Amino acid sequence: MTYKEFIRRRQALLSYMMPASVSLFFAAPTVIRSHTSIYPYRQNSDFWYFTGFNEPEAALLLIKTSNNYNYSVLFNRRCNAQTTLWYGNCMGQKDAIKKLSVDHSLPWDTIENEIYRFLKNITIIYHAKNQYTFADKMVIKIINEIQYRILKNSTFSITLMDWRPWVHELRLIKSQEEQAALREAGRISALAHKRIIKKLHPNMYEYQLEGEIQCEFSYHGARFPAYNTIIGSGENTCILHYTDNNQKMKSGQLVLIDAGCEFKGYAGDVTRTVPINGKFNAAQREIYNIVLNAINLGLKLYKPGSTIFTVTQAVIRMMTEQLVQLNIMSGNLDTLISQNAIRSFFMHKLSHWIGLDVHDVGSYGKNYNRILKPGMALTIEPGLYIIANKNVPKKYHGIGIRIEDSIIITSDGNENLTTIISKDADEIESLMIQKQNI
Ligand SMILES: [Mn+2]
Repeated sequence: MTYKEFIRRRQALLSYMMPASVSLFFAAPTVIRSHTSIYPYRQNSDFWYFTGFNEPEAALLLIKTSNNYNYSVLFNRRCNAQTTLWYGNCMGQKDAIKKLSVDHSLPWDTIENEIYRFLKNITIIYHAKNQYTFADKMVIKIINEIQYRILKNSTFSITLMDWRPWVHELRLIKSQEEQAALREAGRISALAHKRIIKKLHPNMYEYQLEGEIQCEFSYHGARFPAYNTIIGSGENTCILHYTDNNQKMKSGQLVLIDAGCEFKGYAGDVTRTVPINGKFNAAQREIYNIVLNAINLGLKLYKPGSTIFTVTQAVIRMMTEQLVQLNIMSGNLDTLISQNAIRSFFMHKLSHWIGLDVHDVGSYGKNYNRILKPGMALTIEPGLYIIANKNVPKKYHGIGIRIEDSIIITSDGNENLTTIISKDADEIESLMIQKQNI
């Protein structure tokens, strides 16, 4: 991202803020695994959105004075020989002003004393409560200090407000630079799917396939997955949030692979379901084709002016109709649809926003009826999960299928970011014939 992009984002938020106010953003803290070992660091998405700065122990202040003058202050880690020796390169104060285009930068360990310099005459603090305990404590202390110690006036009150409704609305519409990052996240994720299904073979363990996909992400420039990879074989295809990934994959079963990488902080999100021995059996192919028809219909319908709700309704109608044809459901089509009978087989949403978070922020509107606009990015992921049930023909038991692409709404339709990996059953089979030796 260019520094102009971050300045544009900050200005957009500042334009909503009242005079004599400050917005506070805190970097994510590190999380200890044990002793001196920490979990891989992931910056807070909102903090990242306004800074592109990847260190912990930092806070950004966006300030609008009483006469509408805007400026920014960053508190970040001190950088010296000792910190560099232990933690490697850090940015420090001088470089932060240059590289992050902030007006002031001060050491993080001085924030509790120095922050008041920038809060004179401030009457509103915008802060996202309940994200981090340390941040909430600090903000309460700041308010008390200003009211009682500095102003010596217990009747003066500072108003605490939340910037999330504004910021999450800004994050919902993706800029050109964000779209480019999402496009690359989608491309790498889909490419990884394409490569690993050529390595899939019976008796391999689910976690071995997970390792292969991680290897592809890293090889193409994306170090981390955007979420915990799901590799579910056999009946595990029906477990929506399966992440144990520890079973042996057997010939004749399907494997559901839900994996996406993170690129420059932006998430890819792709799912494919493939036969472990390279050939769908007849029952698997029947269910597969219903889900395939569903995603293809959704991809046709997603455009400006449509909503997730209306597209979901169309997809549910088509899938219900086809499940009735296979005797998996029975009854009057309109009744089945009005009762949403399909929820025993399709129990999650068709789509979610994607961006800095895989389930990204932004309002969906009541009943998912938010009108879609160019620049919104979302997934499309119909699925059918048929657990053993006496009302369903036995040949379908244990079949779980999800097919998922990531898209961006354009001026006249949508752009599919994950087309590198095929969806058509025949194409999947012919890809899998091109086995790679391991
Ligand atoms: Mn998804």
